[in-house]
Amino acid sequence: MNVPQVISAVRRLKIEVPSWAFGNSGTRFKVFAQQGVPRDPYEKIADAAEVHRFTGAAPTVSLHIPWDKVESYSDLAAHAEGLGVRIGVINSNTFQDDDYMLGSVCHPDAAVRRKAVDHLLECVDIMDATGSADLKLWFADGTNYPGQDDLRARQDRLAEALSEVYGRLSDGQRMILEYKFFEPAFYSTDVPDWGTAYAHTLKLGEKAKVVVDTGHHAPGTNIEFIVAFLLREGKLGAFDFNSRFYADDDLMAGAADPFQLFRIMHEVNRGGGLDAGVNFMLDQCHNIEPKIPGQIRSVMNVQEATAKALLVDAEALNAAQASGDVLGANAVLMDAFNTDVRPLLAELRQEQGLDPDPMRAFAASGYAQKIAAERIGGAQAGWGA
Ligand code: RM4
Ligand code: MN
Repeated sequence: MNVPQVISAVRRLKIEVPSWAFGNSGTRFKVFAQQGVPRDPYEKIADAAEVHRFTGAAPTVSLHIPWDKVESYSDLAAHAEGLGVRIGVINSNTFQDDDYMLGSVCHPDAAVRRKAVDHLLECVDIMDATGSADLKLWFADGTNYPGQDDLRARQDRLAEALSEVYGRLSDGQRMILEYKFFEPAFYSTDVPDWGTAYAHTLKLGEKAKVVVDTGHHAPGTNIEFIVAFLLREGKLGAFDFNSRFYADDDLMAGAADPFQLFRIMHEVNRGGGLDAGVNFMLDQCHNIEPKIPGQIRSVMNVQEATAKALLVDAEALNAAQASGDVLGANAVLMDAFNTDVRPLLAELRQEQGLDPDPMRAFAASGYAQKIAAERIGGAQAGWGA
C-alpha cells in the first residue's frame, strides 16, 4: 500500500471506547478519585464524545449494565447522538451481586442461573432501545478449589444459558463471548480460552462470535495466531484492547507492547478483518492517569499500529516467505514496524479537519478544567455505578 492508501484505510478504522474508562477505578488496594469524573452515564458519554472530537476515530461508546442503568435508553441514545457519538456494545455484568459468589450462568443453583439469564435478556432489551448490535458476555464464573463443582456440568449450564439468550437475538444483533484464563476464579474458569469460546459460539451459530481481550492471556501467548485463526473461521467478533505487564492490568493499548499490537493488526489486515464487522474496542481503566487523554492516547496507539501493519510490503513478504528467506521475511515486517507513521497520521487528521496533535489539542481545549469546575457534588462514577 502506498501512503494515500494507508491514510484512507486508517480513516475507515473506528475504535469504540468503554463508558467505564471515564469513571474512577483502581486496584484492590486503592481507588484514587480524580476531579471532574462523571457522575452518571450522560456525563460519561459527554467525555467519550471528547475522545471522538479530537481523534475523529471513536464514534461509539460501550455501555456496562447495570453500571450505566438509566430510566430511558432511547433518551441516552439521543443524548449520545446530540454529541456526535452513538451507543455501541452492551456489556453484561453477572459478577457483582452477592448471589454470584459461586458463579452466574454456571452456578449450581438453578434460581441463580435464572437470574443471570434474565439479566442477559434484559441487556438484549436495552440493545433494542439503543440500536446496539452486540451483546458482550464476560463471565466471572469458575471455581477456586478442585472438587468444588462439576467442571462438565458447568459447561452444560453455560451452553444452556447461551442458547436461550442466542434465541432472543434479532437479525442484525450478535452475541460476542469473551474468554479470560483466570481471575476472579483461580482454579478453573468456565470460559478460560479462545478454544472454549470458539466451540460454544460455533455450536450457537452465525450470530455468535468470540471477543479477544488482549489482557486475558498467559504471558507469552501468541495472540496474533488466535486472531488469524478466528478470522479465518469467521468467528472474530471484537477486540477488547488494553495492555498487560503481569495480569489483567487494563493499561493503555499499545503501552506495554506496541510490537504485539502491530503483529495483531497485521493479522487483522491479512485476514480482511478491517472490513469484516470486527468491533475494535478499548477495555481499559485509567487508575493514575487522566481518563480522557488516556483514551485519546490509546486510540492513537491503535491507529499507529494499524498504519504500520498496512505498510507491510505484502508482495515482498510473500516472496521472502515462499523462497524460505527467513531473515528477509522478518526484515519486511520489521521495516514496517520501525516506520514512524506519526507524520502520516497527522496528515490524516488534517484532511479530516482535526488538529494533528489530539493530545495537545485536548489539553488546550479547557474541557478538563471545565468539568472539574462543574462536576461538584453527586457521586462520582466508578465500578458499580
Ligand atoms: C472484565 C472483562 C470485561 C469487562 C470487565 C469490566 O475483566 O474484561 O470485558 O467488561 O472486566
Ligand atoms: Mn474485556
